[in-house]
Amino acid sequence: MKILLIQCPTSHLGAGEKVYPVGLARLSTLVPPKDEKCCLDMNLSPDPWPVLKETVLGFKPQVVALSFRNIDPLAGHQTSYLSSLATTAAMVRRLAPTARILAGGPAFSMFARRLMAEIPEIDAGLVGEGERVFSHLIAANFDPAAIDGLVYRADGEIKQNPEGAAIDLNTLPWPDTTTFAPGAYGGRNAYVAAMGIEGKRGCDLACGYCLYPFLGGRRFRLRAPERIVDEMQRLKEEHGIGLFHFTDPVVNRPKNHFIALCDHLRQRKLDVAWTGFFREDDLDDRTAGLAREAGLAAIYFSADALTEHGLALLQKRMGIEEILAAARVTARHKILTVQHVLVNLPGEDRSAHFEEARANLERLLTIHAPAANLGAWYSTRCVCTPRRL
Ligand code: B12
Ligand code: SF4
Repeated sequence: MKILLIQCPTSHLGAGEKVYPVGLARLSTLVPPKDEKCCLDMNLSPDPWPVLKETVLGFKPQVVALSFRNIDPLAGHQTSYLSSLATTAAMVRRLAPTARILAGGPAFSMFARRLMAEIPEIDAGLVGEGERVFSHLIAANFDPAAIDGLVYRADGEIKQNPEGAAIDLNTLPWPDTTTFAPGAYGGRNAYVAAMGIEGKRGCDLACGYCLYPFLGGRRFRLRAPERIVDEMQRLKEEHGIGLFHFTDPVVNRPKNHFIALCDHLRQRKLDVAWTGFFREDDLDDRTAGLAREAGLAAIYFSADALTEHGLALLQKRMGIEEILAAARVTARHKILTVQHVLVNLPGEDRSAHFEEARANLERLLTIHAPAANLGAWYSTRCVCTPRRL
């Protein structure tokens, strides 16, 4: 079989922020050696359409695996990426009329049926992680009805199989760095590290607006710290990667796993730096100190509300005091900190809410000021009323 793996546009074409396609790179490793494969990340080219055309016409794929990572645009932009995902599928269909077109990735998982309806060129798509079923998806004897989590077309309808068991994270394949070369992503990003590293999947909390438990599972699946560090070491030694972003929903939870990870990183002396999203109420002086020694370069917080009303509404299971306490910890340890909040949450319509949010923002700025460690503050205006709120 001839398999073409394509990372579809995840940012504005030509945008600086590049993210290594770690999910698709793991799936690429699972293509059997007897098959022929070719990979394309459309984000690496300011104008990927001629490149896509040349690749499809030159390679003549029998199966095309499209990864749909995000539909929402980069921060500060308003345009959905749906049209570039749909255009990619339409071009592939036109240039390789008999190829099996598959889709997957976080954005596909979230909007699977809608995307199947909007993009008729997709034959089948996967909801959830791909490692367990990918070899069946690309096999010559493809049987959609037998593949867990698959959404496919049959009898003029869109059908969906129930999701199967989650995989053991200690069996994750290495990313295929031969076809998706990490070197192509280096040194351009202003906001985060281009290289992702997985420490876990899933989250045991259930904040009211968050889809991470749906995407990765409602409990943590932990990867052994030595395996995480092995992957970082390999990427450092073979590709010179010195900065990683943990793709975990929450890096510092559960605490014992996080401490073990920091210990492994310290012992291995890799000389790498890393970042990730942290939970405020799981951070204390001990873990902050260990993390600093283990290479922590920046903490991203995503409390997502600055009022007690907002935190309760989002079901964050923490209050303003925990947010302020975590800020004091990062200030004491001089850790570069990035804060994300939503403003204009449903019900935050009284002047008392605005006053409370403003006062809490002042308190945070005052905490960070002496250490000058508040790197950025992202506030997003909430314009929807999520169903569960
Ligand atoms: C880590 C992360 C980031 C990091 C990435 C850092 C890095 N260097 O990797 C940062 C913070 C930079 C980031 C930024 C953004 N992100 Co983000 N991010 C994530 C997160 C938490 C994990 C993604 C990940 O790497 N997972 C690990 C890999 C191994 O898994 P995977 O990619 O899902 O791949 C698996 C499956 O999806 C499947 N699969 C993938 N492709 C394919 C293809 C086929 C054919 C098949 C069958 C299967 C398959 O198999 C893979 C292996 O199991 C997800 C949420 C989530 N839990 O998925 C959000 C998420 C993907 N991000 C999202 C968004 C919106 C963004 C931004 C646009 C935010 C912004 N406004 O700037 C930017 C875009 C950045 C860019 N240029 O691409 C959304 C996308 C959904 C949407 N609504 O559009 C998500 C889902 C979060 C959310 N809001 O719900 N992100
Ligand atoms: S702790 Fe973070 S990742 Fe987990 S459910 Fe809440 S917002 Fe989502």
